Amino acid sequence: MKIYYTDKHLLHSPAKELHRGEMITPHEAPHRMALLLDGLAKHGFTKHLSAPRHDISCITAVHRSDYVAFLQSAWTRWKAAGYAGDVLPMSYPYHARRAAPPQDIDGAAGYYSSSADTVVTKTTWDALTAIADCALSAADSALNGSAAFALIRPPGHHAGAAYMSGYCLLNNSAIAAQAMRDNGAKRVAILDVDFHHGNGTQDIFYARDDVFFASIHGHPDHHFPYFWGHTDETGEGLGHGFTANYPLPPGTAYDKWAQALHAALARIKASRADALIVSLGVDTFELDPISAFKLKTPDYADYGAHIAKLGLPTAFIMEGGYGVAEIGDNIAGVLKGFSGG
Ligand code: 7XA
Ligand code: ZN
Repeated sequence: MKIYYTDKHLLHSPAKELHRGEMITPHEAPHRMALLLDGLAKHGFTKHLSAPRHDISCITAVHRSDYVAFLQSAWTRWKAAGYAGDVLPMSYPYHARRAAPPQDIDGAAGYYSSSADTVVTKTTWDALTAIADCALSAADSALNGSAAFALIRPPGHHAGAAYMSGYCLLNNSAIAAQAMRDNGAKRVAILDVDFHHGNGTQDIFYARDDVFFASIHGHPDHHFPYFWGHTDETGEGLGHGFTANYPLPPGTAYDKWAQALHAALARIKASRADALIVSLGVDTFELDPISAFKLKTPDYADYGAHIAKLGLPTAFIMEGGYGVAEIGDNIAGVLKGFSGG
């Protein structure tokens, strides 16, 4: 298992998170990576590869260029407007109104966002390109015959073509899946096992029949991102039948979660995908501070082994999983289970 990593994730370090009416120390911050690195090292995962710079076209293949320009310029515009702190959106276009990006940076930030938990800092863009490179290198490696893991933060699966959300700004899994398509895979499957529904990934590929998307997640009646992830969301147009959602209730433990996994794996097999992206969030863990499933550490190796049975070139892309000591054990479990022990 190759592991791609960059310490440039440190360049995205939000000062605060707006969470349930309070400004708190962010859940999604560099300390997550410190926990991950320590935990993975305990399991012998100490070798990290650095990723070469990939062309910006790999990013604009799934993200709108006006959104990319917003991410690149938002912090400078925010400061030019005289605002304090990081770029934190506050005003959202109501869905029944005509939406267009206003000139004012405060309005633009809302236009390019769908939740107020995601900020742009002075150096966020540099972090985002470096971690997208890790995801792209993991995809390259998988297609070249070596399964790989992109050990990155912030996560990506809530970011759509033109919006940031849920700590996510660029959708690393979507960027990697598109790169697999562009580099020879005829059909790609994305399996999203993070606790939260991968709404951004779903949106990006919703009308396409060359990328199958399956997500197992906390039910949107109870959990972020709330407005996506029901079973009746199955794709549209050409993409009809190429999205599969498995929402599960709070408190779900591994027996029921694994049933959904088997259903998702059967659909992926039937999709005849040539390659697989796993959006790997371990916030399904019983002690995760912001989630509500009850998976235990041994469950991760078990499901890694089931994913391996697909026999597909596979790239794992890190998504969620927060401040618990076991985060590294759980990721290591998936990678070891996938690799046969
Ligand atoms: O997979 N996504 C996450 O782990 C982030 C969820 C963000 C929830 C924040 C709600 N304000
Ligand atoms: Zn998550």
